[in-house]
Amino acid sequence: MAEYFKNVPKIKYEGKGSDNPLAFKYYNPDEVVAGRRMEDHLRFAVAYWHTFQATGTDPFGPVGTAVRPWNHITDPMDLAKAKVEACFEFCEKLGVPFFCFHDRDIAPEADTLRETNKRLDIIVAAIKDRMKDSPVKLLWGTTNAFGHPRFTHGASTSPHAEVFAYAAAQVKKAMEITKELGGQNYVFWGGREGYETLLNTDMKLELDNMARFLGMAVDYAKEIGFDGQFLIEPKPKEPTKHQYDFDSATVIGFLKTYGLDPYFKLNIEANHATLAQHTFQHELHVARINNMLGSIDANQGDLLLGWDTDQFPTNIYDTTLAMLEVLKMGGFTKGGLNFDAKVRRGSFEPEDLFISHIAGMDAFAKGLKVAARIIEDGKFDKFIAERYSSYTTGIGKDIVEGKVGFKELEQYVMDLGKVEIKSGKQEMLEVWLNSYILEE
Ligand code: XUL
Ligand code: CO
Repeated sequence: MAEYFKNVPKIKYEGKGSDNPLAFKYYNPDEVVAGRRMEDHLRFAVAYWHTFQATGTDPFGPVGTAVRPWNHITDPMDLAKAKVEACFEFCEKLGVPFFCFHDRDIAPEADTLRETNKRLDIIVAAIKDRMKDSPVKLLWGTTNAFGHPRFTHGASTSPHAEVFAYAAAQVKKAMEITKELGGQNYVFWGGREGYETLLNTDMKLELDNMARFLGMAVDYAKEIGFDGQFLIEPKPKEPTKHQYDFDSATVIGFLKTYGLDPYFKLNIEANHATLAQHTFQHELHVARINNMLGSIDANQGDLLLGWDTDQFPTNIYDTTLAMLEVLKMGGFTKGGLNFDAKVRRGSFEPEDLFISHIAGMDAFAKGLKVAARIIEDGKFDKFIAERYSSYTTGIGKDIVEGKVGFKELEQYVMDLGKVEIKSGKQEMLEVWLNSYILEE
């Protein structure tokens, strides 16, 4: 078996003092935090598309810069097989327990769907074979129904019924292979499901069709006995100007409108949150309080740029607040933290693939520890409970219990005089958060 990353040893935990770029400073898989091993809390995954497919191109540099140990392989199927080997070696050396893929990441598309599916079967067999003696598992599979020119106007929301049919056939196969590989979730990210101008768009039909499509996926999952979790990944824009799955709230509303909410949860991506002009925590929180937080695409955007930069997550404030939401929902069950993140064009050495993942893993490990301490101390929870305490007695309790209406409330305040309100103490709370992060 070829070794692709010869210069990189198995990555170990060396602790805070280490300045070895190929070692963990905070991520210690066996360390128990809040009653669970770190590895089981964080459930990291490597994204096939960024780590094994991306070549470091950008709109101004169509020639990739990435130096990769498989760059000499020219036959597309030989290359696909080599990447399977490289993926398992990479995940095992890094100690990442999961990976995620789009159907078209793992096997190149051929002229017909029949031929493409045959290619997929060959690669799926190779992955299955490699899984036999590896701890590495599939977190989720998905479909790339946005890259090929047939999907220019969308997939399930395309104005062309043949394209809808094509996307359905593609998702059918991708669900089958996800099931075959023991995938724990199946993701729907709405690629080009959106529109550029209403001058040429029947939005009502497109939304109805998107719901019809998801309904067919639910039916087919039942038919084949796929018990993975279906996830929808919101994104507000890019590639289309108006993506239908704008943000958590929009997706939840859409699912409820069409009666699909029992079958789906959300896969929240940090950079998609910032594109929607929300914080990452906001998106996670909205999903969590609706019992719909399923999984996370762990990355970060650049707030000075308006597009999806998919950088590796290194901001400890964000990872802390994200892990706070994850812990508060009781931890991941089927979901995990998928690094939907790519090294910069300038970080072109193979070693950078490891360094970037280590950076993200350490940032989330630290975030987990800080979040666990915050929850254990209960200071913020106590502050919030106190802030809303007027709803636990008297008129507040009556409001919550539905015992009063406008008439009773009018009567209550009519002669009350001055109403006392209290400071929200935002700055004090921000100092508390700083203290937890700096002291943990
Ligand atoms: C695109 C994106 C996708 C999904 C999977 O912005 O995040 O890679 O995660 O299709
Ligand atoms: Co994503």
